[in-house]
Amino acid sequence: MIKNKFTLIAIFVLFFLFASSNSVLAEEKILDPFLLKAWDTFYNNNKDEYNFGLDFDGDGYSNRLEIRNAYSPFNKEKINIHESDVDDDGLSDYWEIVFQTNPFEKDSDGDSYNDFIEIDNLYSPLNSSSNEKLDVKIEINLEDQELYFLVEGYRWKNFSVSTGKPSTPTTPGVYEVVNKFENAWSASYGLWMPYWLGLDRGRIGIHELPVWPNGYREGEDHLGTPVSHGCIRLGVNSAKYVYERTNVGTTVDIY
Ligand SMILES: [Ca+2]
Ligand SMILES: [Ca+2]
Ligand SMILES: [Ca+2]
Repeated sequence: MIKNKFTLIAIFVLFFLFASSNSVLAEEKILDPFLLKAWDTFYNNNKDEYNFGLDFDGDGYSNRLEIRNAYSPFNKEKINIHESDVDDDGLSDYWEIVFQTNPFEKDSDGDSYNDFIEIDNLYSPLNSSSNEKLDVKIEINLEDQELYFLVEGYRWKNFSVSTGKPSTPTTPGVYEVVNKFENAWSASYGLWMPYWLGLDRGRIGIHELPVWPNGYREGEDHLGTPVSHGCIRLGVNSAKYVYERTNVGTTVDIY
């Protein structure tokens, strides 16, 4: 009899633990402290205009609890805030909160360019009259073999790179882009380096996978592995992307 009672209690406890772990967003968890901070600013700036209430999307979870667990407070569906784009402008709800744009309006400043297009081309999505470009910075993480393209200090994009191999390593440090050429010729190695962004007096650079005079291009499969002579190699589309958005003088932090 007593044994049965204990069994029953154990089943209840297990059921409760199972149910709570699956249906309730964790109260104590903060997945992304940066997002929570951005949300607080966004909320305070916009609470009167959007009338958020406690649970804006009416899914039973408070706005703040959703943010703490990296879900969108604007979307009833249980999908990650990076995946949710309620106004369908290409800019996720995450980035709308970070850039303080209108998550329910494709074109926040009404200049006929949507929020995503503006940020991706380094124009302010909140100012239709300014032609001043958004701030750009590049970070290169040697251990992860990743290049981060930062806009206004935020890691907007990341690309896989190949930096210097152990015998010719890429030296960590804070550099500036000193020159840029759509196609640069390396006399020492006899190859082309498209979308060249020179660093360290042009001794090394960020560029697309190199091309030999016979047209052979270095394979994409080297990206993610340090095999270069010290340069930072990028894939075909990513090199063009970074080149077109980077000027002489841009800071490149290699670490
Ligand atoms: Ca909610
Ligand atoms: Ca959006
Ligand atoms: Ca716009």
